[in-house]
Amino acid sequence: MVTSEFSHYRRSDGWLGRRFIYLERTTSTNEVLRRLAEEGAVEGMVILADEQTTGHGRLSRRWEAPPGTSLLFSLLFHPPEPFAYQASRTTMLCGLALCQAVALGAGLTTSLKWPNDLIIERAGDWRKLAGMLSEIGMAGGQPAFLIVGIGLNVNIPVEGLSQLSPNATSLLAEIGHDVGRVALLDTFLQQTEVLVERLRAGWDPLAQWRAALAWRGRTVRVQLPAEALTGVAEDVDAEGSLVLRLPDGSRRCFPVGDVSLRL
Ligand code: BT5
Repeated sequence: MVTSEFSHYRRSDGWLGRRFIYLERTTSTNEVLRRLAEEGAVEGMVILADEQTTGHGRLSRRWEAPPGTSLLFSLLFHPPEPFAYQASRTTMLCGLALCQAVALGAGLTTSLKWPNDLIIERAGDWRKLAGMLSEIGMAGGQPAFLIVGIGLNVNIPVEGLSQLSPNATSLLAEIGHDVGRVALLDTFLQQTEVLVERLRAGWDPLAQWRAALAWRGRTVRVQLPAEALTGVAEDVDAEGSLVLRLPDGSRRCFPVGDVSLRL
């Protein structure tokens, strides 16, 4: 059996990741955590895998990663009321914490591509470093829990990137050396926990999340299930929806999850 640096991982303090399950290989950490959440798993449980056989993206897309190279994990939250607000803000702050962890762990500046990608911007170009998949679980007809799944490309060599996606990048590809995955995860969990506690004490991460978003004010293409629209990504509203200004001057709002965005 392969020993992973995560086999004996434990958070020394804090609640996020105190219950931690490492899986060498699984279908999808989001799927496994959903099943455990339905059986009553505690808030703060984290499941991490070195390999996923059916990792999901949004809109039925796939998330691929060579085994042992990445951070592939999911977090369980039980957002308090108002659930929709708390859940969307929790997803936002996971994005902010991911930016912070990458800055602290690899010295890289990243931005968030609406709604939930972590990218590196270069002149007129961009590369995707991580993706987040946020899913709500129901119980008795009511929203009951939130799962935030994260795939962060850490030590994927340059030559392995193009088979994942034409614009994929990794920390290794960006900085030229491996980055310790345990320390990176630990930093992310610490940052997230601090931000969740601030959220629950009344802080709204929206302004900080807006400031971290790439492409505001730029012309983008919004891919809907049946059509594509081009317009200016003017802003995000209080729900986190993208506000697009169309060439005729009208505005359309796109809730998180419905569309895919391209420069
Ligand atoms: C996402 O979806 O970016 C969300 C990805 C979430 C993955 C994590 S891994 C742990 C947890 N368990 C899961 O099953 N999922 C979560 P989306 O925005 O739909 O992007 C998917 C697209 O990104 C694909 O269609 C590819 O084009 C591209 N892609 C796939 N793997 C990639 C990678 N490793 N790096 C960069 N791009 C990738």
